[in-house]
Amino acid sequence: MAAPGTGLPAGMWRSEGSGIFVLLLLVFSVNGTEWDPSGYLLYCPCMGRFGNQADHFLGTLAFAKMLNRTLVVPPWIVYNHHRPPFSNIHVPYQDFFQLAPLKKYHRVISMEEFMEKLAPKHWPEDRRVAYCFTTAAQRSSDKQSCPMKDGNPFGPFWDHFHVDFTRSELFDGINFSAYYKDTWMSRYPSSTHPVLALPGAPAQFPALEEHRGLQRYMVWSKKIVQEGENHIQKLLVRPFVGVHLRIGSDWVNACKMVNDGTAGPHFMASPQCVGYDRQKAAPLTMSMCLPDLKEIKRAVTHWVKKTKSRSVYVATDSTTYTAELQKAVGKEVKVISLQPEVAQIDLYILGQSDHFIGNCVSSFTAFVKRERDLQGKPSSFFGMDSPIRKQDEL
Ligand SMILES: Nc1nc2c(ncn2[C@@H]2O[C@H](COP(=O)(O)OP(=O)(O)OP(=O)(O)O)[C@@H](O)[C@H]2O)c(=O)[nH]1
Ligand SMILES: *[C@@H]1O[C@H](CO)[C@@H](O)[C@H](O)[C@H]1NC(C)=O
Ligand SMILES: *[C@@H]1O[C@H](CO)[C@@H](O)[C@H](O)[C@H]1NC(C)=O
Repeated sequence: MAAPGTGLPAGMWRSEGSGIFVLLLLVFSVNGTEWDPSGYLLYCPCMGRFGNQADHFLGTLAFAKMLNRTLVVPPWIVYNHHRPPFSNIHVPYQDFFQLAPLKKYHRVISMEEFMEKLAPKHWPEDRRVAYCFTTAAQRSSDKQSCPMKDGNPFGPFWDHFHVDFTRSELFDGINFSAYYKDTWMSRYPSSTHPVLALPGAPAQFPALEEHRGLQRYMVWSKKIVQEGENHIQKLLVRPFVGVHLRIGSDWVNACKMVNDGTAGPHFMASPQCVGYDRQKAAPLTMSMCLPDLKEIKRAVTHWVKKTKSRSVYVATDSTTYTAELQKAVGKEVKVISLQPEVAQIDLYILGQSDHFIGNCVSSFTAFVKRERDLQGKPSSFFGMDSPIRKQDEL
């Protein structure tokens, strides 16, 4: 008989007076990463920047749980193309969030640990199979191979972990919804398909309404909390309004689709404010997608007054408008912007504000909105002071 989790005879575990031995055993069992016979799910967060990757992460968590496979948590892909190293960087999940809280929902392992401790033995180079839709493989030269490493960020992502694929499994006529759970399980049992590696997230963008609540398992890392709290203490006076200005040139371009009517009410992250039901969705207006300075000043002064705020924190992908906003809210209210190198500092501070004004179409805003909804903190959007409410499952 073996002591639970040690693989050693029970008698040895109980051996009296051998403190060091027990200590060694503990160290051994903490470091010993065991292989999960129920299999693994592996994917590249290859679509979009942080907000998009986070939406996809929530859906992927749910998919891994549905298939009862351990989720291999990938790093965040950060596109540092305007400053060194002028290429993608792969930031371990734990740099921004803690890994442990995810385990309250489902089994996870970081990709770094998976590659270092499990892959050499259990996912050797000659057994690395790629899984993708038949239509995706159509793009490859032989029409049979998943385009796992074609282009950026696909190639650099797998190269970062020194992964190449030996062959592909193509699927068709299924998707990642619960409707096909049994099909997934019977087509790819973990006994013969231990590691499902996908070129993208097995999830939808934006995140489904029923997956919003999973964000409660994404808990900020100590490092982010410490730095964020430091800034709040030094720069801001409560109560404060947090503002997300998504107004950069790429956004101006995207919002053209709202103006010319090609976007419809559901455009990127917009279900968060117009409602998830397409039939009942509120119209998406230009001031919701790309608020002009007049609307920005209106919303900020409105909420500063309403919440009796004493400072305003502006996060932005472009200009901060601090001078204009300072003039609008008056001298008694401090208007602050940090423009931190790490965008997650902005996200953290916005999450901690006493009232948050976001951009409905932006998934960067969506991350803050979900976090706040879960904590019962109030939020609104430019162009929409009172968002459509229906988040009963949160
Ligand atoms: N620091 C900081 N960065 C921002 C801010 N707004 C946007 N960004 C950057 O722009 C990126 C926007 O991409 P996403 O996070 O995917 O969110 P999105 O607004 O839906 O934008 P798209 O990806 O273009 O659809 C963010 O990840 C940030 O890198 C901001 O207020 N502060
Ligand atoms: C899910 O996977 C775990 C870990 O491998 C296993 O112990 C459990 O029995 C599995 N559950 C089902 C319903 O198969
Ligand atoms: C997945 O397939 C089911 C069943 O055909 C369908 O009802 C559902 O809308 C599909 N989901 C997506 C995201 O395509």
